[in-house]
Amino acid sequence: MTAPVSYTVTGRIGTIVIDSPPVNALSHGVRQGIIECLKVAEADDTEVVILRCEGRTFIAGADITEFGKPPQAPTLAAVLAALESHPKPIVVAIHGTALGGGLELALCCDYRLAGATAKVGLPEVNLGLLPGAGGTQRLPRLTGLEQAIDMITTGRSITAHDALTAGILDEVCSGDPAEGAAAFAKALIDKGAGKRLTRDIPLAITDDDTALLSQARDTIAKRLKGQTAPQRILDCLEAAGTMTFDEGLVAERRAFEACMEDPQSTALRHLFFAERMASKIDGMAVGTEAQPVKHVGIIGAGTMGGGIAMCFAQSGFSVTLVDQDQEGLERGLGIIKKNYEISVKRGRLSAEQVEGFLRNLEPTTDWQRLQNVDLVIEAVFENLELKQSVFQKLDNICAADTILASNTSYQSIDALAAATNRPDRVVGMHFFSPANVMRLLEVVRGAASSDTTLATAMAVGKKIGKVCALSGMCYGFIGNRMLRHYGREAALCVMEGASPAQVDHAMERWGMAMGPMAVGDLAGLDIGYRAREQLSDEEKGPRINFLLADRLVEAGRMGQKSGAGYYRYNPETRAREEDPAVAEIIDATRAELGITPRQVSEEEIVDRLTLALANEGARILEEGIAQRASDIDVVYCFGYGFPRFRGGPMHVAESRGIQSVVDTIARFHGSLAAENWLIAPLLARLAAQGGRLADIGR
Ligand code: 3H9
Repeated sequence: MTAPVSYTVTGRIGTIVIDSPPVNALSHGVRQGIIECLKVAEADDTEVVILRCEGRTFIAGADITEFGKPPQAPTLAAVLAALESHPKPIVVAIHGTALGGGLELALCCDYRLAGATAKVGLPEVNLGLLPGAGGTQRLPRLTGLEQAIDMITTGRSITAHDALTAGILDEVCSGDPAEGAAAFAKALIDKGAGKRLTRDIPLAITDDDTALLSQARDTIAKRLKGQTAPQRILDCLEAAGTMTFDEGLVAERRAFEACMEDPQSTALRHLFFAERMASKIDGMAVGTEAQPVKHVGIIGAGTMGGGIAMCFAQSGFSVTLVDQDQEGLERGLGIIKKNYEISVKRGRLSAEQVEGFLRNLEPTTDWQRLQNVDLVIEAVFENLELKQSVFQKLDNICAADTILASNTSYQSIDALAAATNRPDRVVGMHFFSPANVMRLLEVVRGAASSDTTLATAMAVGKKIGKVCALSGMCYGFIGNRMLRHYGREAALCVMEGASPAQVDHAMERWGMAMGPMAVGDLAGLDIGYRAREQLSDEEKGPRINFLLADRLVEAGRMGQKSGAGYYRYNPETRAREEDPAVAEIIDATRAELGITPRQVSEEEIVDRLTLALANEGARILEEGIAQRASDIDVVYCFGYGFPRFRGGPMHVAESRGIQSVVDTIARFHGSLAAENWLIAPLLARLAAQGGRLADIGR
């Protein structure tokens, strides 16, 4: 194995090159290599040292796989100290992304250059951490406090050009940054320029900065409610302006360690690896490659079809959007354009960008335009016969190797595949509403879906910025199958004594983006009502689970669309308001079932809703519908507003301890419909044997 860090000398310039795939993370070997190369560079007769990386990117940060393990010297802090105290000026050449510890290392060096397409950022907050290698102390010295607050609390990367304007970079190279750095180093030698340390830049907090910090605290408390790392970041940034540099570093280190020990960071780090793991398909034939996809057909210009078309058009694909009639097509296009107009108004997109996206989009009612597409995604009404007829038609029109995907939420992929002569090229691609916003894509494997088809769906999903997870075939796939159990417990908490607002507040305070009752109102209570009409009594389960929802729909309360559901909605502000009429319906429904209401605590609400998810998730895992527990977490965190800092329902169960989960579920047998709470056999087995959900499927 070649060393991950090497050193070469050309004339009076020494160059340290880090080559540690995949992302040049600052692993033990890399840290050690840098220290050794710095020692050599100190002793030779070079005058300037360049530090750069090989491969797809500059350093992407500390090595996250080492977190939670005993630290191995040299620490990152020791590497940074060696860079700072090195007698020769050090020039960093950035390509790809300089992230986290990677950018912190660059800030420690004397001069920074980057390629035009490079990006820099401090994304630690996404891992429940803060920059722990001086980032909170050095960045504000270069950019001022406002920019530092924005970059570090959001974790957003910025472009090389913006980094130049912000004072982070000295130069943006139009060509290869390695060559740019060589020329820059030569110029430094010619000028006789020396060291230039960021730590020496003075930073004093003004009254404006204090106001800025306090405003940021308020905004973050609302936007990132319950999250600890962002507030700690603000403490460190304040320290940067009120303490000496070295005191600030100590404060930062303490805050970093506190974050590291916080369960929120454990959860977010779990999710980091879960997200990457989810796109991997176990047992896939070695050498399987995705088919090239450039041109995509979308069937149905409704809300979902339109959203899916936007995803592809804005990721550079050619999109042919087909609807059965001109009116439907124009309505769909109108919504797409309106969505884009809002983005332009809010400054998220430029008018030129939108024009480009719309140029990628071909709206048509002519199905023959699909003859040459590489992939078709069907997004028509949820009706099996209708979808089957679409698949049959597509099978006749499209080239033999075109992949046919369905955005169905519930229908059998196998039944759709059976309508074609290419069952191996049929797959589910289940997007979440609004499709252009929600990150999750469930890739649903049919019995005959080939490895190539699955690999293609995964690759395409990644290209349009989705987080993909594989689901096997079952009613509702991973996400919606579990959601029924979550919704059931929400309704039961109300039947037993809580109000809809109590249930929603409990879950929202716990971190859910939106409480279950409010979600029900948003989605439309009539949808579940109509779906239940298709089910047998046995499939519906105990009456107590859905009677309240039925009574609301029967009273004309469909949710937001009818101005009333579990709540009433202010016609002007659309704000939800508690409604005495709902309290009456709840009372009547309880009376109908002979229920005497009791106090339901916030803790019980959270336990019941989250453990209902974990219990069904365990069944899904055992049946092999999900490949791994972490995939289920990905589905919930990226598709259902589950708080990422909780790591997903399976992570919640695992961290709580499976035995405690089983004991708590056993207590819920005493709630009104005991049959709802049959313990998943997998949980019972793991509790008995002391096993872990994380090891299932490995
Ligand atoms: C930090 O720096 C703390 C410091 O402040 C203080 C320390 C004291 N470590 O995402 P991809 C792996 S915290 C280890 O699919 P892309 C990843 O798991 C860190 N491994 O590629 C995957 O492995 P596999 C702050 C890492 O091209 C493979 O690389 N930095 C790390 O779509 C490819 O990853 C961050 O948070 C890592 N740091 O995106 C940046 N990063 O192939 C995190 C990646 O086995 N990284 N891997 O599944 C990223 O945002 C993206 O990976 C990046 C590339 C944009 C770089």
